[in-house]
Amino acid sequence: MTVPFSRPIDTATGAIPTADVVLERRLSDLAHAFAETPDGDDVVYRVYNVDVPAAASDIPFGTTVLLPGKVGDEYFMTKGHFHEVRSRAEIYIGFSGEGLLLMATEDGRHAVEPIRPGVVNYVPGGWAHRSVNTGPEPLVFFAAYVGDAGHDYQTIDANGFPVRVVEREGEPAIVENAAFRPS
Ligand code: S6P
Ligand code: ZN
Repeated sequence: MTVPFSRPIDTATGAIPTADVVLERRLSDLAHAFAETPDGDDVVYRVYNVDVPAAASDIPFGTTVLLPGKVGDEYFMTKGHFHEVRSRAEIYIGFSGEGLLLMATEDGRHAVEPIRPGVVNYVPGGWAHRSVNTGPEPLVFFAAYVGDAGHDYQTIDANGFPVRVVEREGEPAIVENAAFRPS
């Protein structure tokens, strides 16, 4: 049985000093995600996770720190995933920076919502999710999800997202992803 606990989060930097897991994703981990092939192997994002049991009765949570940058005209983004148990939902809360949350269903519907301080995003079951940093500062957000959700990265690796977020005349623009293949 999980006992009550609290963890401090630095909401400016996203750091969870007592995180159980800290993951770092580099350009090489996202090589096929961008339209262009990345140069170098910069860090794109870090994830700080607090472990609780992977059960439907628990709520794992953590922060993501997505750095500013672009590959060609495409903004830095996370790998993106479906939950293995498709019905499992998730919430995001923006802490600092500015970005977009791309969501997509397997048959190709998509939705785009802002991630910014003080805004909560609701990701319903069945919607893949990928965050994109469209600003000059790190994008920092909190995530919490149903514990038995699991993470399916393979479907996004194989199919991509229906849209990409690129810079056009200094502004973020949502464009169709020609490489997208619905399941
Ligand atoms: C987990 C939640 C986030 C992401 C993180 C990195 O369900 O959506 O914590 O894991 O933003 O993204 P990704 O797609 O590499 O897991
Ligand atoms: Zn998720």
